[in-house]
Amino acid sequence: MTFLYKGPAQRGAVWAEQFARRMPQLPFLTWPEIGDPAQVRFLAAWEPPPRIAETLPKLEILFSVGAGVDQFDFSALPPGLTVVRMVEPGLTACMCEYISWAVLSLHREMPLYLRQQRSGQWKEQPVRPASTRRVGVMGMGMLGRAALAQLRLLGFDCAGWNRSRRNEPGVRCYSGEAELDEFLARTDILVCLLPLTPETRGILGRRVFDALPQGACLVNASRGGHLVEADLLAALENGRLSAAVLDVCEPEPPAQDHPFWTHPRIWLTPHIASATQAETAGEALLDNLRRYAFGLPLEGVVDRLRGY
Ligand code: NDP
Ligand code: OXD
Repeated sequence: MTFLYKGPAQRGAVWAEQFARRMPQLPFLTWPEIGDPAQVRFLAAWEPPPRIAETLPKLEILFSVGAGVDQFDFSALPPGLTVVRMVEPGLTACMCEYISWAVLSLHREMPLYLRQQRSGQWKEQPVRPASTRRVGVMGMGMLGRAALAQLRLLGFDCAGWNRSRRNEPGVRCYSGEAELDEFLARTDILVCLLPLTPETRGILGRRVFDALPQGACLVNASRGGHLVEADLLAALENGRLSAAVLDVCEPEPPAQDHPFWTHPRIWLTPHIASATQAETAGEALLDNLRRYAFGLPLEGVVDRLRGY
């Protein structure tokens, strides 16, 4: 029985060392070295090898090396294969940092002050405490809940919107399409941390923007496919939205002449809101493998029908 890793060499080297130390009975191989294909039971990858069923006929678990699994073509994976997304504290902590930075920047009007600086203007806006700013997080999963906890510590008036009903301390919780408008109407800074699925593709579009208060802000740290770009540009143009912080695009990077590069009300970062941290992620993988060995439920199992 072997564990196969397909991904950047640096992370592979850290994991190989952790596996050798903590689980020496499970040989760790790095693609394209696969040894006996019939021995490969576990694969960790962002992009699995082509024709996976033929290449790795005894594969039991596919671990995504990221929190998202939208990069997988589920129809090309064997039906019985368990898919597990990355749940690890290093990735969660970095996402909390990014969301806190973006929300604080928008709350303290940094896009406006940067524009003012560039045009030589010294003009103060009213300074308001975080408690008067209503932040709303779409997607109350592993990352959404952690971001909300951090935003609460910063003093923001927090709400979350989710598919199923959640109950988070100090957070107004909304669920489903029926409560979306109420959630949006009380949201000054909207943060998207939804997974990309057929249901959520294009959700950040005119329908959502029109339900926000005039001048609201957007942070998209999930996937570019959530955003309808033309609707964002129109909402920034007509003042419905006043600024957007975007960490993700579709495709990445956007074309060189894409309006996002130079838009005065858009801050663009190159998909760095978070990243799997090799050491903590290696521990999380090993924990999951131990759970599997003991017949316990795994952390982060994906519902392939829902797509996340
Ligand atoms: P989880 O699977 O833990 O959480 C997803 C949450 O979204 C769940 O609470 C789920 O609800 C909710 N949800 C799913 N579909 C809908 C819907 N149609 N309507 C309302 N709510 C919905 O994911 P994570 O929190 O771990 O990650 C979220 C995403 O963040 C990833 O999929 C990835 O795209 C993105 N990401 C981006 C990174 C970056 O650097 N930019 C880094 C890491 C992740 P329910 O509780 O009912 O299941
Ligand atoms: C992820 C990502 O899904 O890096 O982990 O976007």
